[in-house]
Amino acid sequence: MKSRNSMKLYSTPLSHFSRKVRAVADFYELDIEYIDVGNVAEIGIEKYAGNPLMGVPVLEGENLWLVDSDHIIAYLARMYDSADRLRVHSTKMDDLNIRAVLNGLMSSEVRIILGKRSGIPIDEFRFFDKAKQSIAESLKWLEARAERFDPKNISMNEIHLVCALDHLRYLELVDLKPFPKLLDLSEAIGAHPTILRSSPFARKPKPR
Ligand SMILES: N[C@@H](CCC(=O)N[C@@H](CS)C(=O)NCC(=O)O)C(=O)O
Repeated sequence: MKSRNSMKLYSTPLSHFSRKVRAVADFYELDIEYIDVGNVAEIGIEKYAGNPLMGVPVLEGENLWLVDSDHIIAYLARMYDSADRLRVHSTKMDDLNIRAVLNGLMSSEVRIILGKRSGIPIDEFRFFDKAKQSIAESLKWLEARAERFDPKNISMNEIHLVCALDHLRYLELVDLKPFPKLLDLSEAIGAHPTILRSSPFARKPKPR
């Protein structure tokens, strides 16, 4: 494990956006201190290392303060993996679209979770119908592109996919049975020892 200027990642153990960074850091064998900020529904920028958006992840170190999971990952790849083995810097149209859809799906999850956590009866508001529908449509879109993911050749896309799917499965927000290819991919990618280290299923058994 390489010690890297005492970097700290403000995160939560269950945050899927933070897990993208944690899994990449595990691939690069980086020694990062994880600071659990607790409930991300709470207000006040101090607990988020000064992030004005009041969210995680935030990476902090010597002359280093970065918000946004993709920016943090691009920084780590630039600093610690010049060969870019995970193809973090890909700008291929397919990769960009996959990552945008995965980020959007993950943000829809956050909207639903924070709504529930804040005591909103989400089934009564159309606003949340769009979030739920965007998750369902994104899963359909990804299922149709399942062959673009290769569990035997882990890249940023596979990491991103498993972070989104494990989170959905862990919180039982969506039944993945109608998406058998994604379910198989999440099993196969999730079994990779480096990916397992950041898995939420270290906490409870996986539903099938
Ligand atoms: N675009 C951001 C999204 C981060 C995000 O939504 N994080 C969630 C936790 S998984 C959060 O902190 N949400 C608090 C909020 O949205 O108020 C990123 O990629 O880092």
